[in-house]
Amino acid sequence: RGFMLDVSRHFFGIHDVKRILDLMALYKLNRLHIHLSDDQGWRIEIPGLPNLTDYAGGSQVGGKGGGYYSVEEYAELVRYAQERFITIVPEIDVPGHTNAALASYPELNCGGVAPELFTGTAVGFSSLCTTKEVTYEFLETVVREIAALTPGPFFHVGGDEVERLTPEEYNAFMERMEGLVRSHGKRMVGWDEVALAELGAGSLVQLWRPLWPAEGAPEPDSAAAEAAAELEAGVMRVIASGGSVILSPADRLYLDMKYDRTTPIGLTWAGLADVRTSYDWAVMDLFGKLPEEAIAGVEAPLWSETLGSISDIEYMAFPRLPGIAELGWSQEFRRSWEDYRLRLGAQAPRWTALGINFYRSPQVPWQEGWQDTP
Ligand code: IFG
Repeated sequence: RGFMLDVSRHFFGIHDVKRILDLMALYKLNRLHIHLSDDQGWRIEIPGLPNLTDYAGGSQVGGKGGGYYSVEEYAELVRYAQERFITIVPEIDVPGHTNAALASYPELNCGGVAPELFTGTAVGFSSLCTTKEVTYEFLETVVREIAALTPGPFFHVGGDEVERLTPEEYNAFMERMEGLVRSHGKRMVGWDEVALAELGAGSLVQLWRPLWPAEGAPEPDSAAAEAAAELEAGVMRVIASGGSVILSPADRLYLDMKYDRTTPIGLTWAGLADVRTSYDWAVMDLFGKLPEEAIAGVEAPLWSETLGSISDIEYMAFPRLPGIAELGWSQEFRRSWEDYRLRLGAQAPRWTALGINFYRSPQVPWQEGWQDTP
């Protein structure tokens, strides 16, 4: 039952992350996946690689601001999370989404020249130089330092949206990355593109691309159908070798998707995801092809290209995030939108008392005070 916060596009300090951990604990979410690096910024101090934070820690989307967690602050987040029975899952996104690292260390670039810092929101244009040994020395240091600070069993290596490598180069890189992560005692997690590599037991694939249409949805076009078939084959292969799957279908669980056209922040590339869209779907309708025992759980990512504050985070996460906990916890026959929306509405006085900046969706009968319980 997870939540992911992107602290790379826009940085959120330890105070904000502790607030998020408090709110997650209210609904017994137990995994906080922190997206610690991307094109726009590097957000965790790595002893021995000071440029990552000294140079690429102080920038973000739009150019102003930024920041990063010192080793001590990251350790404090891990402790704070542990007290609330929440496991921290660190993500260092590779080989793509790496402009911050490439800008910090010229030798990581195939041509030996560092690009400028990037403050836009395009994706797919960056890649580590996977044919240089220095890249793996760099990654060994990064994984070693973060793994040593992370008691949880997971290390997320990203792997998404790589346009600069051939499939063979990508797969070889991911297979080597899996060995590196496992050598530091962690299970590798990756976005679903990693499923095309030959991964071993214990690794987890995070399904995000809405490639598998729900029952009755219009047939995808041939290219999408081919991509879905390739992804499905890869996922089945990973499962056959003892891997697991985390469900994060973007059209349902990406909390940076607008609720509706009136939502002032957020994106729409995966569609509009109002409260009902995010809750009212059956896991086995979308993912019925997967053996149930291979599904490790569900996770709702919140990407921060368009978020600037904790109140923006709260606005996009509430009221949709509590539903993800119920998706992960309850047997499907017990779940119904008609029942859930009443229980959700009864949360409003509590959220108001806590000062949560939640979106008052018209789909939910929000209760005003404690007195009018149903
Ligand atoms: N896809 C990118 C994210 C982010 C997102 C915004 C994944 C795995 C679109 N990759 O989702 O970096 O830009 O909705």
